[in-house]
Amino acid sequence: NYRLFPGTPKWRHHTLTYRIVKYTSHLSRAEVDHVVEMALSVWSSVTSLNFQKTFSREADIRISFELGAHGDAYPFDGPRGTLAHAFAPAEGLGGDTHFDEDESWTMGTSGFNLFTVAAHELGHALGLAHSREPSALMYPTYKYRNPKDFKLPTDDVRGIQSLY
Ligand code: TQI
Ligand code: CA
Ligand code: ZN
Ligand code: ZN
Repeated sequence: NYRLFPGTPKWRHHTLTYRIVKYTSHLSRAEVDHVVEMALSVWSSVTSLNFQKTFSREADIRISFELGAHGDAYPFDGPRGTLAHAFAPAEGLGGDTHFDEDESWTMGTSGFNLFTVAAHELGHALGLAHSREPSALMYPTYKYRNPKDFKLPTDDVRGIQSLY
């Protein structure tokens, strides 16, 4: 079963802006742009949310690849361990999504698949905590998901539709 964060933080507007602030050296910019767009559409396709790419500083969701300590309270830890984190909806850091640049990000099944992790993190950035349903995208265990035939599990659909 899906879980929301304490206090149920959520976005008050349904058109959210996002900006890719810092890219990874493991993939091309076009690949990252495409993967992020697909991961966002996982959530927008079952809600009234819309995502607009922007280059402005004030984006709701700022996405970056970071090494080690990077200015928030949660430094990355090198290969393995923490892969990424995202902040629940709020002003400022809220919605921001950081990926550990020390991971081997891939488009396929080796290393860590960027689509899989991005779709999970964006669930957090929209207000979903971890689910207790093992088949859910928001279940806290990495499991490769192929974006070509990915269908958002029912539990995650219920969770996000309870918010938007
Ligand atoms: N990062 C944790 C995660 O995103 C960080 C975290 C723990 C977290 N609790 C949180 C973030 C609550 C927001 C709210 O779950 S991780 C997976 C998994 C991680 C783990 O690097 O451990 C994925 C990142 F476990 F589901 F595979 C992405 Cl998909
Ligand atoms: Ca790591
Ligand atoms: Zn961070
Ligand atoms: Zn998580």
